[in-house]
Amino acid sequence: MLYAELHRLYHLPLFDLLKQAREVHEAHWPENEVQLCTLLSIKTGGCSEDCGYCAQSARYDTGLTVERLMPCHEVMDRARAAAASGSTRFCMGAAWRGVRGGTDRFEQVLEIVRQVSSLGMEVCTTLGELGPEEARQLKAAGVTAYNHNIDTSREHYPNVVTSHTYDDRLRTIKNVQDAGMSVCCGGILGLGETIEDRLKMLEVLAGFNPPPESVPINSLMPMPGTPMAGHSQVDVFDLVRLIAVARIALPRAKVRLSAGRTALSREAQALCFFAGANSIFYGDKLLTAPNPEKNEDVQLLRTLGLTPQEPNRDLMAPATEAGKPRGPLAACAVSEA
Ligand code: SAM
Ligand code: DTB
Ligand code: SF4
Repeated sequence: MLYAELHRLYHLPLFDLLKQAREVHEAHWPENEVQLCTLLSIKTGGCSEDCGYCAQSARYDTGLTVERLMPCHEVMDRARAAAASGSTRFCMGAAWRGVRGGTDRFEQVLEIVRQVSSLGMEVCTTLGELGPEEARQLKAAGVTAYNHNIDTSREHYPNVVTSHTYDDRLRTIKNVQDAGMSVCCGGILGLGETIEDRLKMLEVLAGFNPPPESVPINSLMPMPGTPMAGHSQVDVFDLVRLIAVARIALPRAKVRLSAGRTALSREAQALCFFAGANSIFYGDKLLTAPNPEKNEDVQLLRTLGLTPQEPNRDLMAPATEAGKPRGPLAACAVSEA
């Protein structure tokens, strides 16, 4: 979908936008279901990168305790607890710039993935940059989806991160696609970007071929010690509008109402679900930051008549669409050569 159309949709009167988003949502997601995904930070803090929003960057004094890679048995305990609590997706995050095949730590991650994938949940990892071979190995070990966000527009990205580039992010996403994993890719609102940057981000995501299987929309949780500690809250109607446009532009993607729900009322969250969000992070903690209590979420879904989605173990990565260019990723394949 072209930028001009995204812009037109975004600026419709709110109820007109919601009506269109709802029609698309009902056509593709008629079940009134919400996917519950539990996050676990398997390696916390001490990251070399300078992402201006992140509590885990070693460049900022955020008061976070750095932790080594979690032993496999501990990850398994947490994964079993997540499955028992009704989560159908388990996402493991590591504060690394990326991973390299053949290293002890990557072998340990592969073993963790093999074991977690025996539990019947969809398995997601977010480990930073991946090469083609690392992506193939993760897929073979049992990863169903890989999370790697573009976070904002190409233009705004250098104001947020300088230690790696937008094209570095796109290259990893292409490697994930080529390995046959589903791509989970979205962004953050509240990084000092304009509405236009947010829509340009959606334009990039909508240009992916195959399209992303899930699109996390995070609202900045300002972390003490980071350059963005003083940023103000994202306006709830800006968030709802972006979710609605994402639903229309990416009809088959799970749109995940991600970080920042602790700052949203139940009514605001209900509006986000109405606009097209159909997944949440479930559990009292995100990676390092708080998330609503599990029983609050269960109550909210019950009140709204929404049900947790069943696990889809046979989740297939979305197919490449014929007749559509590889999108922005085609350009990064060229720049790689
Ligand atoms: N290191 C890996 C990477 O950069 O892809 C994975 C972990 S990273 C923490 C995953 C995503 O969490 C980021 O891309 C960003 O969208 C989101 N995130 C991190 N800190 C956040 C914050 N303070 N508020 C909202 N979202 C945040
Ligand atoms: C995503 O887009 N959001 C999640 C997940 N992917 C890995 C992470 C949110 C992190 C929020 C801040 C924290 O917990 O440190
Ligand atoms: Fe490191 Fe990821 Fe945080 Fe950036 S977002 S500092 S790459 S953990």
